[in-house]
Amino acid sequence: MNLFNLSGKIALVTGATHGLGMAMAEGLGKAGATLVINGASSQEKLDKAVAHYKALGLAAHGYLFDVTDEAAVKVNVERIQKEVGSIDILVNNAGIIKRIPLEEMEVADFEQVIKVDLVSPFIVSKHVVKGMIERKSGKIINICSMMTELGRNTVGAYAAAKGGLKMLTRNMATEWAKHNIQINGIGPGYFATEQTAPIRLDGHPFNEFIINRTPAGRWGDPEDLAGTAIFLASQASNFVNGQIVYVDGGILATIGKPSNES
Ligand code: GCO
Repeated sequence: MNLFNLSGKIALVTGATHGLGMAMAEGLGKAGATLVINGASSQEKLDKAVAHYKALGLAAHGYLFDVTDEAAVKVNVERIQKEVGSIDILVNNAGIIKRIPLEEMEVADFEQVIKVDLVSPFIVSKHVVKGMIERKSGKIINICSMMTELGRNTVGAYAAAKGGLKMLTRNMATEWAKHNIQINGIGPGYFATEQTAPIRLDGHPFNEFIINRTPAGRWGDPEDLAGTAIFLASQASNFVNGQIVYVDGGILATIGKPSNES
């Protein structure tokens, strides 16, 4: 089982102060990685998250920076490498969503979603990969979505970003695999997080829709993602590259079924 052991590795997880990022970071930490937790909203929220990881007995450090700001990314990646050590694993998880019909969406809103969800994985990877190339070793995991493959009303900007992230993942693999760097993606299905709370409310039509549309018949639990994150961060995936692994309870496997079918 050493294949999945991350002891001695340092993992930077962006947007890891809550939600799926926190669940994946916990998994990486429990597998032995030293965690570098990024947040952008507030030092208080970041400190609270780091305390949460430490309370679990995990090695964790917090760095507050905006992943869309290249100057801030450059400075903080250099700080991390100096203060904690070389980044072996990068999880590009930070993301936003704006649920607005395309015809009503302001261009500025569309551009903001693209900037956070697609441009920032490029920015952070560009600065982290330099060390990975030097060391001829590294793991990059881009967090995609069901919207990488499927459209949905009101999330057009998010779908465009997450669809682009699949091809960015494939191109990173094309350009960087020769340096013994593995770059893959995780496509979470519908998970019970803060981000989906508005569409999970009891009686909300989307809540019933997703439960019916998901062969597993439930929303994902953030802990359901940890194993795939550990796999893609470990030597167990050393010959896996450019792949998006969907952790979706079976959504992408099926056309779905009428609500009166079990
Ligand atoms: C939505 C949801 C989705 C999920 C996830 C699915 O509004 O459709 O928020 O975007 O969060 O991305 O993979």
